Amino acid sequence: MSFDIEDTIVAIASAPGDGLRGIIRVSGPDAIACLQPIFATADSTSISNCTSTDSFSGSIKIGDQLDLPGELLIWPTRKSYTRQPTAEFHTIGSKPLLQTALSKICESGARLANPGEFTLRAFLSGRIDMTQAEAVLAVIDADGTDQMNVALKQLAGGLAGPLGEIREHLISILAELEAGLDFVEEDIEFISQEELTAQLTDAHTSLLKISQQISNRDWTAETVKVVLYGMPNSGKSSLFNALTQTDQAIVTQVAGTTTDFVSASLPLAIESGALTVELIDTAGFETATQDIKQKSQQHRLQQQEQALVQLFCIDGSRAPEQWELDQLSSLDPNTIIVLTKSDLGTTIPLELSESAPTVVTSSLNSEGLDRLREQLCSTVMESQLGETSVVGSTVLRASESLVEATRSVELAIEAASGRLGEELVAAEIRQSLAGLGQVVGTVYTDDILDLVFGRFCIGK
Ligand SMILES: Nc1nc2c(ncn2[C@@H]2O[C@H](COP(=O)(O)OP(=O)(O)OP(=O)(O)O)[C@@H](O)[C@H]2O)c(=O)[nH]1
Ligand SMILES: [Mg+2]
Repeated sequence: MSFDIEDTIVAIASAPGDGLRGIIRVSGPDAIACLQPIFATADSTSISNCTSTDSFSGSIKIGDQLDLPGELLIWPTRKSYTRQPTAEFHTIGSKPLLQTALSKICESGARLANPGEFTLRAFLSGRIDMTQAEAVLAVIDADGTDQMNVALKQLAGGLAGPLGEIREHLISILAELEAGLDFVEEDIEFISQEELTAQLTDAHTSLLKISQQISNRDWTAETVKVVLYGMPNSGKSSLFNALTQTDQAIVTQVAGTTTDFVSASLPLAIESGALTVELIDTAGFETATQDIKQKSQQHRLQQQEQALVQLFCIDGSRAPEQWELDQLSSLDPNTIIVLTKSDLGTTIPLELSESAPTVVTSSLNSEGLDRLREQLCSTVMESQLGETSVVGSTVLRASESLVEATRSVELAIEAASGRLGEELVAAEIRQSLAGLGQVVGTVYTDDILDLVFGRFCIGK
């Protein structure tokens, strides 16, 4: 990763694939100079005279006889995402045309941007902090809407806002202390000991509150719901009992035995510790006319919606029903197909779906139950991985630095109330500021930068 921000970079910034709109982004000291010779405005004005944010209709000359028409947006000053002169050319989303325009801009003096380089520049210029940079990454990476929401919340300054206030507060205390230190000889007190202790205690309370908020946000440990669903009599309740080793769910040979959902926690052993999911048994599918049946079906659907993983139970000893075939063609992403009653023989083909794994089980002789537990573990882990890897790592790093920052403020309070000397109080406050800086990314290492920005898409 190059941290050089003096050259001008360019990339296609619209999403890959042929979309309706194509965007080319240029940023750097020579952004406008690179575009000036190849972009002709419709009204023949010159873009080099542009002094404030503006947009121009016109076209980029991409061949002897070929002009690519579009709209050129220019941010000529520091008021841009990267805090450098920046321009965006919005045109039709045709990849070959965009590529040609891109090489024209390169010939004119820009170089191709590395992945994440625009965001890196925004970060290096202080435009965004590390938590926001990671959030941008999470938005790009996000495939689930939950993950997207978390990411967006973070972008809106989830951590950065309140932490920034505490930092400013500590900086102003430090400034008063340091002003006092310069006048020790003259015995001028800039801040009284009581005032100092009170202000530090305020900062301490706010820090504790933020730590609390972070640990309350259940990023990784949220109970995962796993729901059993399928036709009546497909063996859901039997499997529920077999997995949870209880007889909590009623089992009979009458189809439609289960009418309300039953749930129990199911511990699963995994390498890195234990993972406990909530297993839920639901009523079998039927087209319900009676009130009570309609309610059961509503409950089932509700549970299915809330569940992270679905175990689709199919009685493997008989031919599949139409409803089951319909379901198979539109399975939710984290579904595991469970073919039940293997002790009665399995007549259904084992590879029912390409998108979902299939496990053959018998609740009677416990065949396949361990394999099902294993499959459940990996499905849960996989589905959670995306969510925890980006946002979770920010949170982990943030919490560690926050603990250190909070501890330093405690030491500062002790030093202040014990009259141990203002130098010592100031030193602890500086220590605390360094910790907070780490959280918001003002203090950063090249490793962290590489890790975060190296994973961006080009053009972001
Ligand atoms: N041989 C055998 N029979 C099973 C197995 N699992 C379930 N059964 C039988 O299949 C019938 C239905 O089982 P349930 O577990 O109640 O099925 P369900 O899917 O919960 O049914 P509903 O609650 O009506 O939707 C019962 O007679 C069970 O004894 C199995 O693994 N082997
Ligand atoms: Mg049942």
